[in-house]
Amino acid sequence: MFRQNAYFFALLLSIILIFSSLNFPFLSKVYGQTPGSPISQEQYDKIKNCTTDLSKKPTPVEYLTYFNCGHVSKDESGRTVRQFTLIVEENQKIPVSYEGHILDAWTFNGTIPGPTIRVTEGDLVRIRVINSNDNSNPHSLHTHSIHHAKNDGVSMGGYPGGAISPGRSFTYEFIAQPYGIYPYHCHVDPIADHINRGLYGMMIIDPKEPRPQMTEMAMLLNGYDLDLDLEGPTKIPPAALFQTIEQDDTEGSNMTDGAISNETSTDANMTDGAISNETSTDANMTHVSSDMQDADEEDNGGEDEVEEEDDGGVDRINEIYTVNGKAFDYMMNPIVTQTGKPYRIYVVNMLEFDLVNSFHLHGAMFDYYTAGTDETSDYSTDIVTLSQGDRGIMEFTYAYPGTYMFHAHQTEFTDLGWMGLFDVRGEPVEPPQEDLT
Ligand SMILES: [Cu+2]
Repeated sequence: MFRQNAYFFALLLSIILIFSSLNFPFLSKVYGQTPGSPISQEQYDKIKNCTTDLSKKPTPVEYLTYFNCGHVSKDESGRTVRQFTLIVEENQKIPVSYEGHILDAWTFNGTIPGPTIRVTEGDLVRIRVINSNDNSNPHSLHTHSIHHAKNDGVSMGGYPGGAISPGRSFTYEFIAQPYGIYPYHCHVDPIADHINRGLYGMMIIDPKEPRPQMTEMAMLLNGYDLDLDLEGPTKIPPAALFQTIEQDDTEGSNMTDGAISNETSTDANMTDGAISNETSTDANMTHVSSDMQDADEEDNGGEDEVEEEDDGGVDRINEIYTVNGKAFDYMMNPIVTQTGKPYRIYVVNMLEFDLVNSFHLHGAMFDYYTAGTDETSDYSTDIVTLSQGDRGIMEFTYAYPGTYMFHAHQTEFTDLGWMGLFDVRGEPVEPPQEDLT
C-alpha cells in the first residue's frame, strides 16, 4: 500500500514538473509572455498593435489605435533600430470640428496630432524630420526623455537639429529611455504658435517586459486658437509701464496716515517700542498694495472678458478643445467597449494657452500611472488633472453596460468640443471590490 502511494506521488510530482516547464499558449495570450522569458521584437510589436501601414494618415477615430513603430532593422550588435520619417508641411487645411472650422495648420505627416511613435526601451531610434521645400519657417523636433543636446531639437547651443530650414532635413537619434509616455513637438520660436499650428504628437517608450496585455488607445488632448493674426513672440512688457511706488521709511511710524493708520495706531498703542513700529509698517504695506489693486482694476476697465495686456497685446484664447484633433468626434463616433474587459489609455496634454486640462471618466474608476514610468499605479480616481505637457496612463474596466461620457472637467472646454462617449456593451459584471480586510 505504502509503495503504491509513493509511486503515485512520484508520478504526480513528475507531471507537475513537466507541465510547469512548458509554455502555455493560453497563458501567453493572457499575459503577453511567460514571465522571465524574453519576448521577441516581432511578438512584442504584434501585441503592441503596431500598424503595418506607416504612411497612413489616420483620421481622429483611427488615431485612437494607430501605433507607428517605425521601419525595424537590427544594428551590428543586434540592437533593434527603429526609423521614422516626419514631414513638416505648412499650408495644410485641417478640419477641426463638424461645423466647418478649418485650421490653417502646420503638420507632421499631414495630421494633428502627428503619428503616435511607439518604441521599446533600449531601441535605437532614428527620426528623420524633413522640412518641405514649400514651407516658409524653420522647424525642429523636440522629444521629451533622455538624449544628447544635439538631438534635443532646440537651437540654443547652435545645434543643426535646433532649426531645420525649408528644403532641409535632420535625423535625430537616441536610445529610447526610460520607458514612459512622452510628448514630442516642434521647438522653434515662437513655440506657442508652432504648437498651436499642430506640430506635436505622442511617443510611447514601452518597457522591455510588456505591461499586462489589454486593448490600448491613444488620447491626445489639445486646443486651437483659430485667430492666427494674434501670432507672435511673447514679450516682457516695458518696465516703464509699471508704476513704482517710492517708500520713504525714514520717519518710521509717521508713514501711517488716514483711516488705516488710525486703526493701526490704536493697535500700536496697545504695545510699545519696536513692535509698534513693525505693526505700523505692515499696515502701510497693506494700504499700498490695495492701492495697486485699485489701479489694476481701473486699467482693465473692470471688464473680465477683455484680456488686454499693458503692452497692448491680447491673451491667446482657444476657440476649440478636442481629444485627438476634432471637436466632439467621439460623440459622433462613440468608442465601443465591453463590460469586464480592461482598457488602457495613453493620455498626453498638449493644450496651449490654458494652463490646466483634465480627463474625467464617467461610470468607472481608473488606475493612473503618472508619466507611465512605473509599473504600479499612483492612485485610483475618476479625474486626472494635467498641466501643459503632462501625461500618463489610465487603466479601467466597466462593470455595467451603457453610454458613458468622458470629458474635461472644465465645463467650458467640454462645451467647446472636449467630450466623447464610451458605448459599453455586454452583461453586467461584478465591479471591483475594495479589499476591506
Ligand atoms: Cu515649427
